[in-house]
Amino acid sequence: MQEVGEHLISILVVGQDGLVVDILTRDSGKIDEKKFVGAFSSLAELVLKKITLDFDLGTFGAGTFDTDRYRFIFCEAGVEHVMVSILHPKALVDEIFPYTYLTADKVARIIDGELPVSPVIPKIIRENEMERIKRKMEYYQSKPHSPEYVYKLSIIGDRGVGKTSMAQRYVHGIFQADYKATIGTFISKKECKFDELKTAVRFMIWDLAGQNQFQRLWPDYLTDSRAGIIVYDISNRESFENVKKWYDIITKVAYPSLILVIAGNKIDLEDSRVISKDEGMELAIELGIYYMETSAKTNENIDDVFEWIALQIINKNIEMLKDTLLDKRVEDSSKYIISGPELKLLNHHFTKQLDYCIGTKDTKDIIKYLDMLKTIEKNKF
Ligand code: G3D
Ligand code: MG
Repeated sequence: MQEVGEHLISILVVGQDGLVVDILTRDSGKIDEKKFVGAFSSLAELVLKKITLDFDLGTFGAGTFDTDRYRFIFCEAGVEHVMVSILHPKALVDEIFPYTYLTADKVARIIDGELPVSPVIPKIIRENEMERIKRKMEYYQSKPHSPEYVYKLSIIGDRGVGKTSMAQRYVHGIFQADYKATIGTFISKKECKFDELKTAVRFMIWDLAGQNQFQRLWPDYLTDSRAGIIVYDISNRESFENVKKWYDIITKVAYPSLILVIAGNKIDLEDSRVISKDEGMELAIELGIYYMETSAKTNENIDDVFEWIALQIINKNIEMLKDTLLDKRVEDSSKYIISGPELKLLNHHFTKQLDYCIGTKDTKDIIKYLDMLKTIEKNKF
């Protein structure tokens, strides 16, 4: 209510049977709750009937309903309850929607007995802010040879597998035990540096909300991902079984040379493990992608996942460059003609190391560099 402001008049949690389980009003002094519930119930009876039906069919997610006095947002809160937000008739439903999703998700967790559930509402990126970020992202992605270039990396997987924890761990070096469902997407930027290679890969990390309510947004948010981490929880079989679904979703909309890794997270919960390492590996082989086991809690292998992706990106770029250069090989020696854009790409990747190499136009150094890259990868992964 603090976040949304005065346009949010009341919130009700209603059972599948239409009975009000709980009610919260902005200013209970002004509203007689009992009367209010009564008025609301008769008013929304029809809607609730429809919801109950949809519930039985398993198709209900969220919806809105307007009367001349109020606007309503209905949002599924677990399998047996609906959270109803009652708004001022002038309220902007689109802006309030994410808050109701988030709150409904927390209500569901409380009802499920998943305690403790933190009452903290994370910062929500509003739609217009999202648009701004998307435009910025498009701008960055449109300049592959510029030093501003960033790689879009999407973290996907079921709810609760630890996507946000992984991103937080990698970007800020922290693990927050407090539950925070991600609404829409969280985006953060981080540079993955390789001192030995004197280069860095800049990531724009998109942390996607895994709740089904956001399904319609997934393809949109994952568009043009250059890299992806599909996370599952080693103590949750369902999350593992959904890895394929996530694989299909991202490969449909991502960049053609997408770099993917599967992360089996929460290996600190060894006692509750239900997916063996072999099973994880098998799936990765089947999908033709890399596999790693992690713990955002103990920080095991978290940096490595991102580092591995960064190395693959560098590798791909250099291989591409090498192929172009080899095409242009001049007969007698290892001297090549490097064009303007290639020079820029080189400069982008090897800020110092290849200044020299570019100066001499000698690609022996590029090949040496590739070897270095492979050695790092071999030793580490
Ligand atoms: P999500 O973004 O994929 O939905 P979150 O997942 O990062 O929000 O994490 C969901 C819950 O799993 C959180 O617990 C979080 O603390 C916990 N978690 C994340 N990673 C690990 C891990 O590596 N090990 C363990 N043991 N727990 C982890 P709460 O209780 O806050 O819901
Ligand atoms: Mg999250």
